[in-house]
Amino acid sequence: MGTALFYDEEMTKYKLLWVDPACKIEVPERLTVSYEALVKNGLADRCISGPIREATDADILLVHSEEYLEAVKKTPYMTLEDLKEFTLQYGDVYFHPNIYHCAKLAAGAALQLVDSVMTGTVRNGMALVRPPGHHSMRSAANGFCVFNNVATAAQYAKKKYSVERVLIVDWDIHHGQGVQYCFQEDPSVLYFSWHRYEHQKFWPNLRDSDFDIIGTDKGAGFNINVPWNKVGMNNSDYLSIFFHVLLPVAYEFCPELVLVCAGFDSAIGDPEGEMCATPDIFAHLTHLLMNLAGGKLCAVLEGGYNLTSLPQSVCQTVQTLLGDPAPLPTNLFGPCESALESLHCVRSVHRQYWSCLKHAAELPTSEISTKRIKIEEKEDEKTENEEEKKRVEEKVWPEPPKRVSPLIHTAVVLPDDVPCPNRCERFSTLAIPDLVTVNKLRENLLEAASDSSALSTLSSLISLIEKMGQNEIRNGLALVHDVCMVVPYLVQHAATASNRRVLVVCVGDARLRSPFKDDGKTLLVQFGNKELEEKHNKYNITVCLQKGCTDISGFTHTVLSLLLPLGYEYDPSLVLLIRSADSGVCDSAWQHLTGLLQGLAHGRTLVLMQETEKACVGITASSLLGDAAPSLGQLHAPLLEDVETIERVRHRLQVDWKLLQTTVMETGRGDSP
Ligand code: Q6M
Ligand code: ZN
Repeated sequence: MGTALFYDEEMTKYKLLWVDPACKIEVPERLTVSYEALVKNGLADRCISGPIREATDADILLVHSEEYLEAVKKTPYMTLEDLKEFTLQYGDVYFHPNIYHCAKLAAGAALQLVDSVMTGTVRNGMALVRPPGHHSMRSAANGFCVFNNVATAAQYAKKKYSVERVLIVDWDIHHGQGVQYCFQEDPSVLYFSWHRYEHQKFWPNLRDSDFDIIGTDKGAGFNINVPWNKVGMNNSDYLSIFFHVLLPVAYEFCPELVLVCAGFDSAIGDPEGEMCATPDIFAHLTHLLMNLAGGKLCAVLEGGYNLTSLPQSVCQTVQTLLGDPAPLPTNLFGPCESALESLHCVRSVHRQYWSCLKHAAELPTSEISTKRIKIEEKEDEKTENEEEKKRVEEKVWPEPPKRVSPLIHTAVVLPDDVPCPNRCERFSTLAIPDLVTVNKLRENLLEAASDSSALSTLSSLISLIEKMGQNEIRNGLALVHDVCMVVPYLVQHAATASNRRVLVVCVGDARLRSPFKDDGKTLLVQFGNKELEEKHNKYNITVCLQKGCTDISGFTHTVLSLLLPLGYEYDPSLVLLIRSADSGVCDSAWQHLTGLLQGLAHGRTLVLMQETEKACVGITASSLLGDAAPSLGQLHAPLLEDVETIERVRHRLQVDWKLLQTTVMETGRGDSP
């Protein structure tokens, strides 16, 4: 359905006209380098774009006061001295004769993006804008922001399209206090923000940015602040917050529209953020949000001041919106202690509002999390900071590798009487397996191998896996006579042939033959009902849910907070997704699972389904092709037994798998209640 890109060079036509160290990083080149990178990588051409319009007074008044709008309206006519003085009443922002025009274009671009997505002209998109918006408040400019682009977009979507639930994900490294203030009483807008905080020592130094500010009145629980109390947070820290806070809550909330305050000052090399997450992480953050709200995602640029990591991050985001295979996740060594402390605090203050967090550990009793360090601005500390910033800006990291889409997106291996789904290619190998292979197959598969169609299916699958490894085919789907028999053989083949790692996800209680070795070449995660034997060896994990996979809440919760962290940390080169007969999983939950898993292994997923599952070939193919999964509806609380099961498994496994951790020292003395 396409990806929109809204950009206008006009927004590069204002800049700081006087000396102000706080504002000197906000330069027009931020936009030009980002757009040029999109062009250079052939991404701009693949997006749908059009002229952008200015936001109208009525649009701006959705969020701002008339007095403020009238005051900003006068700025194009002010002298330099007047502009300087006007600027002085606000914090860390500057005005320019052309900024009012640009601010109207920035907000207008965000609104047009909402229009394009809500009317179905495109599936998703990005607005590349300046000035940013998330700090601006009802009657005040702040932090380079004049009008609050994303807050306006949310109000606009509510009003014009009767959207009942909007999720705003603010991954910029600063707290979008303007967005928070706008919606703090509003349960129809869930605002999530992570931000450099350092116990209130970092700008904008607000008590309001801490984890215990959760929204007021009806809006309680709909404001989620994740303070970073140390610099240097990395990919693991970011993903941990997604897996253990944002995604479970977002799925429970069930937004009809997702807006992203897409600031890239949270990337490595940024002089403001001083974090260490690499640009490829934005591919994953984007991918993980892309199945919410039926795929309706609008990303609006906020910050990002390193002119190398900014364009790289923008490209990663747009390329993911376009559906290209995600890069392999990098540097996942587990969250740091400070991140775990924040994670623990956030989960505990929100446990009373979100059933997915009900089981979260209590607020830590120690002072660590609640202590707030006095704000002292020592002079020597300042110079030290400047040096630190230089070091950060001189940081080097590898350029994200090119992401090439295989010529064939989705190949299917189906019996002749099952039609090939749209946009897929039927696949079979003419090559008859050599005698050694045939005999090996016979040995392994006994009676089934005497059936020539089973044999040719198997050789097709082996050849398909090879082609996936060579990047000729991205993913595939097959109906097989007996998944339990085929899987161990394929796994063995894939793991030995390529000498790589295979993630096997099994939905339903197939009793897979032949034991999986514990050698790390395969990681088996099986979801079944309580008749299956619960297993939690490092590489062989079985989660037994009360009602098998039929309970959407329990199933989804397991996928988000157990399977995804495991999958990301394991970092497979191939994902085998198996659906046994009568798995009980509903279509939409299955589609979310299929979509989410494609963040791994460059999207190399092979789905194997028991031949009785013919009816879901179409929906599975659609998910493999990257179509957004249909919404799951607002999730009810998962069954208590299931939550306990998931927690038990998570606790056991977190020694081996660090992305499963949600508290500091959970396995040691400081065990949670
Ligand atoms: C600057 C202090 C400079 C959109 C945004 C804006 C950030 C404003 C930061 C102001 N402080 N040492 O969130 O990136
Ligand atoms: Zn920022």
